[in-house]
Amino acid sequence: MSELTIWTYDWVPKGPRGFVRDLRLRWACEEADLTYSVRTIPFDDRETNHLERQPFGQVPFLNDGELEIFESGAGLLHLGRKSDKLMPPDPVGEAETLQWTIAALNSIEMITVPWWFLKMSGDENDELTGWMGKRLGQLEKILGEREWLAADRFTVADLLMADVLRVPAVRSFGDRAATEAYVTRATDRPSFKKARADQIGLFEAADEKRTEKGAD
Ligand SMILES: N[C@@H](CCC(=O)N[C@@H](CS)C(=O)NCC(=O)O)C(=O)O
Repeated sequence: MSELTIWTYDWVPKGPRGFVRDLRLRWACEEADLTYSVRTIPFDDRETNHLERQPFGQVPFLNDGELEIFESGAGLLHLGRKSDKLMPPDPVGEAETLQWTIAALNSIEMITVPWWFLKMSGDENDELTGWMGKRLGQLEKILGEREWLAADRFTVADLLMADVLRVPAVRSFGDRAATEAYVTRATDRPSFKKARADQIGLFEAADEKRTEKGAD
């Protein structure tokens, strides 16, 4: 039995706590009852201190025994192959899960992240707003017709889509009742709550050490 290790930063500022993407991998392991540990790399010098593990200086990345994987989506699909609870084993269910996982990354997060980034940077003419409204509107229609995206059940695709949609600025964008119900349904799951609490707990525990060092 291989050993799963999820890697994240040793500390982050308060704002992103509960949203750092290691939460996706924690959540998946919790859903599937996969045993895992969490290890950290220093937040300071993050852009260069782990490039051999994550070429963009980001987190998370995953170890499964000797196997090393970066990109949260790749990590989720890897975990999906280990447990039917995350990805149905039948060809149709698996294909649906794959397509919605990629849709979460490449049709939704591909717009929500730059939109959020420009908004935070104070860009008044955020041309992504129209595009984002269109995509989220299309998704709202689909979520009005089904409880989960793939295979009539919760899968790793929902985990990822809900994590993309729960970012506060995205969640409060427009009036999208079905999407809001979907995000609530996903984040009410005990596995999400545990993953989130564990992540926040790790960063809070690091506050003390950091204060002792005199930083921030
Ligand atoms: N596409 C990457 C994005 C990872 C990402 O944006 N990670 C953030 C934390 S949630 C990060 O490391 N940010 C620091 C940085 O980009 O310098 C993935 O899904 O793994």
